[in-house]
Amino acid sequence: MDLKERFLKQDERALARAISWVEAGKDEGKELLRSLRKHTGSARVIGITGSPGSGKSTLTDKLIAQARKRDLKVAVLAVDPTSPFSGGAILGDRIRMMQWHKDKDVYIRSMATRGHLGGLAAASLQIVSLLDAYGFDIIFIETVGVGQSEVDIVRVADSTLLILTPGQGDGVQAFKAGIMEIADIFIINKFDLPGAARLKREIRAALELGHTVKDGWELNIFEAIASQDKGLDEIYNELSKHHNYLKDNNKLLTMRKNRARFEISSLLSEQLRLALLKKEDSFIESVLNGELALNEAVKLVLEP
Ligand SMILES: Nc1nc2c(ncn2[C@@H]2O[C@H](COP(=O)(O)OP(=O)(O)OP(=O)(O)O)[C@@H](O)[C@H]2O)c(=O)[nH]1
Ligand SMILES: [Mg+2]
Repeated sequence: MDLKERFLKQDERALARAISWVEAGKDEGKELLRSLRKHTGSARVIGITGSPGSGKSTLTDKLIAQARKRDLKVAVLAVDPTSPFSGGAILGDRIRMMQWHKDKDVYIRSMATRGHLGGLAAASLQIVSLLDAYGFDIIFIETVGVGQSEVDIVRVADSTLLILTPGQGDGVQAFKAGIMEIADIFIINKFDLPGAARLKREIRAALELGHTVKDGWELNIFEAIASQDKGLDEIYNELSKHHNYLKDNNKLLTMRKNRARFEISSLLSEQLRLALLKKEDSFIESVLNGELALNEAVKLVLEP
């Protein structure tokens, strides 16, 4: 049996192999993905973002439990487990992953942020497509909303949860980073800590200054204590509500198209960056001393 057949029979080792091919930017990976595309389109893709240590992994873990209660097959792609801000995150994530180890309907994969040929965002979304083709019903993408590529990844998720916590000046910070606009559901996690109610009021006020409705979807703020499994029923219900909203308004295909467009454009920009890197030395001085016009330089970069 070849890899694709084993993959479609839901052999987890075939999935792991396919993911490594895609991660390494191999052509075999791209070809495999092409042949699997027709099997994609049924997974719900949910982005979970928030600052380092805000409780993304803890919350994701409880959402896995919610999905499993409903007998759904769940995958998690943790895109930034090696965040330099939070020591010990990898160990913590490992421990959490272990509790799902025996459940064959839960698959958790961490991605290193460095060394992706073709860019992190492109690789992540290709992996999401693989997970979709494999047959997962829900795919969570957990990522720290700091770097541009991380923000880009959740931008193309069907639904995005933004996790805020008290005591980090999150309310103001998040607005600056422009991340509020991509959130569909706001969560104030660590509601057991002081300042949570105030943060909620601040976020509410900030939303009212901007908009409380995003493309016909009403933005709501939820309270959670993820570490105590509090507030998770409401959050899961809201996710289901958002999914139904997307379905009823024919937005699911648009979201898939956005993801595919983004896969193409991030690969393209990465290849352009590499092409420029390879060639710029030879003509950068010609641009500087006026021998070469900018459009001519660009033409040279695009030449194979
Ligand atoms: N007090 C309190 N602590 C929490 C809550 N949720 C999570 N934590 C704790 O916050 C810490 C960080 O939680 P994680 O789930 O690892 O956070 P994260 O956002 O995934 O962190 P990184 O992946 O490192 O960015 C852990 O010690 C959790 O136990 C909560 O609701 N209240
Ligand atoms: Mg984490």
